[in-house]
Amino acid sequence: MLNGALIGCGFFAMNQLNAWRDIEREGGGARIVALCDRDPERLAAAATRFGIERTYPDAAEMMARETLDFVDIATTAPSHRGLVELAAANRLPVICQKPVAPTFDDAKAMVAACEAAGVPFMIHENFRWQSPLIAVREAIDGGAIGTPFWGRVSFRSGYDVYAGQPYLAEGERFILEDLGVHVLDTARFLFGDVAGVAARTNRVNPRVRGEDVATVLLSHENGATSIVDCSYSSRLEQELFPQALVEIDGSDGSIRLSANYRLAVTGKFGTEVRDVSPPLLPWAERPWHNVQESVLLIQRHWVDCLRSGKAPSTSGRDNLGTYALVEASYLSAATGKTVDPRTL
Ligand code: NAD
Ligand code: 89V
Repeated sequence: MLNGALIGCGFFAMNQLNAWRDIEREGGGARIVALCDRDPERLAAAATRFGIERTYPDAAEMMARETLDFVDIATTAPSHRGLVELAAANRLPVICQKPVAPTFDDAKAMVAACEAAGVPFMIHENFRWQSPLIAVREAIDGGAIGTPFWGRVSFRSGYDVYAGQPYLAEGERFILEDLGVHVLDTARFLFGDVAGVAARTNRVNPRVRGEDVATVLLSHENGATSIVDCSYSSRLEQELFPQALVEIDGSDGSIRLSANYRLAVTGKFGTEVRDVSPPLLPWAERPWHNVQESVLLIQRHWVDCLRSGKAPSTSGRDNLGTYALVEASYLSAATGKTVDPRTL
């Protein structure tokens, strides 16, 4: 049994704790044995809710006192670098929530610290673990549409994301850093690495400090072109939060992941339509169940990787490729120029 500790018992960590409990109950070989939060009320509430007795206000003290196999960091970005470096110094494999850090230099330093310490490092970048997006990837791999030459990954919503995550309204950077990072990672997952980025941003909601709308044009290394577009200022006939919609055209056909998880794959012999709705886990609630299931899947993947010694799909090093797209998007939006993310 792998013993883990979770740091940061806030809004999203409840999903991670529910998923860890599922993994323990299904005999998945991992459990959370200690919790840390500098806010005593949040720490006590999480400890009671999940029946975890060992609690700490300070992560360094927890890592010194506990015998752990990994730590799972669910705090917000400003604390990520210090906590990941602390885990590396303690030779502890570490998962860290997205966005990996406030700056690209921090992210690179975190990857370097874990590599120098020889500890596995995974970013909790869970969109590519959403089962509808896995179904899209499988449809590409199945070959029915031939070679993809164009794609779009779109996340447009008017959902009040600020109610659960008030800090999102406060930062100088917003949608590209927080949500765009997921959608850009999805584009990398589906279409591969990127040679050029051109982006435009807008701030529509006056109560939000950073940009809340972004449109990014990606030139992929394999010649495909894709569009990533995100908005938290779109009032739509159907509110689809937190669904990412996907369009892909290939040499022999097309894929459409449209509203409410309808997947249509068109090939030379016609169209196959499937409902790829994610399951509603017992602890999940709509509309978050899609994201919540992906938390369980990525955490299972982490346990598999720790046991087998393979690198996680969203390792710290892999995630630098996604972070470069976020940086390139901000730079392109500021300068109006196309940016090669590989030069950053
Ligand atoms: P939150 O503010 O609700 O919770 C963070 C908690 O961490 C707080 O309780 C705070 O007291 C604690 N904390 C901060 N620094 C600490 C430190 N140094 N030591 C101990 N405790 C510390 O934040 P949240 O909304 O839960 O977001 C947490 C992270 O999860 C963010 O990085 C966010 O982007 C990410 N997130 C990811 C998803 C996803 O789908 N992957 C969804 C929502 C949020
Ligand atoms: O990652 C986040 O902060 C969430 C999302 C819905 C995009 O997963 O808000």
